[in-house]
Amino acid sequence: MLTRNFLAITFVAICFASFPAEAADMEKPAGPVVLTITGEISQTNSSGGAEFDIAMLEGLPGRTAEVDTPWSEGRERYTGPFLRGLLDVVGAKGGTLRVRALNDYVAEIPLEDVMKHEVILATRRDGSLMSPRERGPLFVIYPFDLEPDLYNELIFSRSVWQVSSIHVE
Ligand SMILES: Nc1nc2c(c(=O)[nH]1)N[C@H]1C(S)=C(S)[C@@H](COP(=O)(O)O)O[C@H]1N2
Ligand SMILES: [Mo]
Repeated sequence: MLTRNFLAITFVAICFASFPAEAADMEKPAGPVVLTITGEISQTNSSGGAEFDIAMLEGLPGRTAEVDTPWSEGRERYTGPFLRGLLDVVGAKGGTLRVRALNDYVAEIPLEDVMKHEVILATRRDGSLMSPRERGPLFVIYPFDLEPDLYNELIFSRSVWQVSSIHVE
């Protein structure tokens, strides 16, 4: 009995010792970093902010949107994590997302949009990863399939492709 308690206490002590308070729970990317989140966030995994590889993004809850977009001919399936869940992981506190693309295009997405709608950060189109020339690696996709009213110019301007970073403010 004494031995069991001792073991239990030792186990708990080791757990606390190996996870210093500020390290939190954020895992680190093993593959190439495709997304960096900075700004008003409480969780980071590097000095530059919260970095993600594709596997980390694809491990989060998400959906597949079967949509027509202004960027395609015919219906395509976009799959990726909910932007809302991604913001949860990093403990985002702001009201606006400044979403930046590889070509330095920046769109401001109100946090309200991603709370209200099933917006995803797509990692795949029709099941395949997307290269930069295919508007990848990440593409903000609003749920045009669930809410046809979103199919308008304002939302198109927030539909950033080649996403590389998000600044929360
Ligand atoms: N990476 C990136 N995403 C972007 C843009 C851009 O220039 N770069 N333009 C936005 C705007 S303002 C609109 S209206 C649509 C336009 O898409 P199109 O240029 O293919 O018509 O994409 C949005 N997403
Ligand atoms: Mo636009």
